Amino acid sequence: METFEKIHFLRRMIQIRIFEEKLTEYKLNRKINGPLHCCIGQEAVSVGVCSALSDNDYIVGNHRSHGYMIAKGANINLLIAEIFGKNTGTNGGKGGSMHVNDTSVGGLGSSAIVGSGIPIACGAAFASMYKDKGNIACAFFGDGAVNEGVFSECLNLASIWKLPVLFILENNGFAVTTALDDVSFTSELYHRGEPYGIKSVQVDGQDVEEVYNATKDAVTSIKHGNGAVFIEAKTYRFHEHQEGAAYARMADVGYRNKQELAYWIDQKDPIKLYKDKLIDKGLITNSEVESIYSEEGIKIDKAIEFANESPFPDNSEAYQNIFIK
Ligand SMILES: Cc1ncc(C[n+]2csc(CCOP(=O)(O)OP(=O)(O)O)c2C)c(N)n1
Repeated sequence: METFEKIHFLRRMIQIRIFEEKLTEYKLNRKINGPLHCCIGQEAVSVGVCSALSDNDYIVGNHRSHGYMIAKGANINLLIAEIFGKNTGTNGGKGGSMHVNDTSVGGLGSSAIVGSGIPIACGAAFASMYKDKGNIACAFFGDGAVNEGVFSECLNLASIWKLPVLFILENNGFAVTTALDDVSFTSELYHRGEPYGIKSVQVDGQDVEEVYNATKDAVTSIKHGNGAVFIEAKTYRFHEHQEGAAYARMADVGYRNKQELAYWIDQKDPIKLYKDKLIDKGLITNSEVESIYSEEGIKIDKAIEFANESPFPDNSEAYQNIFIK
């Protein structure tokens, strides 16, 4: 991998982190309507996976999709405008944070319905195969989706039809406040792809290069016609399930222990780990990292300004883009 690619990985992860930290402030100051689910702590998965995809490969997200869309190259002005409910947003301001999308970079949409992106990605993969387009579809989902029937149905179909689909499971150990160990016979969730004859691998989701390399191998295999691949990325969510929700504040003292959270934040922050690695290898200096932070911060501030200055959708637009005539 070239040095410029490595620095790009670092920059992208920093961009996602600043994007979500700034929006969290807005949410806590009640300046964003609707929920805001952040992927802070999980940025290496978004960046590692999306950097291994081509521009014309599809992605389908879920309720926690800012990172995927940014990593795939979505326009941050339009993403923030969407989260602010403004008519310049990616969905005309009607979707908000849980539905961010950018079709120009292969986004097929994000949805709040847990697991619902998995069949959509399979459908897109089928269409691509049927039309001989050569691209793949990638579904992102969390450990909460794995115990849903749709997961099993889709893996079975993907296997039997050899669909060009990549399943990316971000296993952060919790579905809201439900610990994985309380609801799954194994916490090694990549095993759940094996009964379907799907190549299934586990990666350290805090290591952006490991995620990237595994995804690159998977994409190569899928594009050679070998069918679906299932990647489980072990990761951890540093913030609560969503920003500022009353139950999230309660959960903060309940469902996970503070030492565990502190360990992940101190020892397993994907940005800190990668920054230290690049500095140790002499590929970047501390002051260059500082410059990345300030450049990306300025970009996000400008995107927020753009979103703030954009109008809300007009009432007359309420029923637009809902029904197909
Ligand atoms: C079908 C469905 N069931 C329940 C919910 C409520 N819900 C929203 S997010 C969530 C947890 C999802 O956990 P996971 O899939 O692990 O993703 P994470 O939030 O950890 O990123 C639940 C249960 C929902 N939105 N959709």
